[in-house]
Amino acid sequence: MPTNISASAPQVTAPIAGEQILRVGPVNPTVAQSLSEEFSSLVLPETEPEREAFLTAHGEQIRVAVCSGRFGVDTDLLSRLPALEAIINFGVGYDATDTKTAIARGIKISNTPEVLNDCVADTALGLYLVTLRSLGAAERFVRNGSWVPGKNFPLATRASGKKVGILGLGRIGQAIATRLEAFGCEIHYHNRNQKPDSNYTYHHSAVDLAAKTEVLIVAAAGGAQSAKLVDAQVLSAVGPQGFVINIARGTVIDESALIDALSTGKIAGAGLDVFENEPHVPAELLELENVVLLPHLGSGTNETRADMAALTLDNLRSYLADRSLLTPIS
Ligand code: 8YV
Repeated sequence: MPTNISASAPQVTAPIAGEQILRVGPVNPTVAQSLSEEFSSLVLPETEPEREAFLTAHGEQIRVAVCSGRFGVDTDLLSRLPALEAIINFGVGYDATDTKTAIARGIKISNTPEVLNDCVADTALGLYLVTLRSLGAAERFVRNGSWVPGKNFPLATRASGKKVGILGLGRIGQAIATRLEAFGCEIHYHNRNQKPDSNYTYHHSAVDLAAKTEVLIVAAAGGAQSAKLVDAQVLSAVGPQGFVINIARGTVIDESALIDALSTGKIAGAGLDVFENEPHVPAELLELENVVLLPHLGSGTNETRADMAALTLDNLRSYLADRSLLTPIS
């Protein structure tokens, strides 16, 4: 009987070898170890001229890139990887990657959604409490010996029962809102699209959300569409009694406008886990007492980073096995 190869038979593509897999930037240690030991992947050098020489030698054969929310596959790198088929991103945010060009080229992209919702939301709640109740400054007050007879730490702001505005009611925004409900907070939100199943109060713009609430929590994805969404006008709507918390991306807030608002009393305070140009934190912010600063640790627990690493590697294994991704970005 003749062999009948039907038109719908799965397309057989050449297996992907280690020298066709590229690690971009530093990644989580578990991911880095597996990439090297299990997949024998290549590593993109971080400095010129090594990077240039590497791309000249290997760029055209790379088919899969593994990167992070911090060091993505940008426009420049994409142009040097003409055979790229898939980008496996460690982290839920992928704004460091030029997804528009990648998608137009038919490149598949995965990220690590869901597994970090709880830890990022916990960080948001921690920042919320530390910022409104001045807990960081209060701890420093004890440590530096300021707590002496007759001297009390200044009163702070009540955190329970506030009207809170969530800017970006995605998976993480929702996890933050759920936690705040337990604090008796009234939840409002602004999102690109109104959520038909949500009971929270929707506002059509960031400025309206800020004007109607007492604390603005930024949980929107980074990238061009949300750049400087929280600008001077939104900050003035937050008002002198209001607070801003950001666990999303520094780029969502106009950082100079925020520094101005914090230093001139246009807002009461801020809690920031993310900055425009990490790890650089502007000197003006370091000097202010009404801002709490964290080193982008939103998802930073052993358990969650292990889950993110496992999902990253499972996406890679899946792509190598049958060209599918477990958690594609769309
Ligand atoms: C990580 C994050 O810090 O997932 C994200 O988008 O911002 C964090 O979980 C980051 O991805 C590490 O590269």
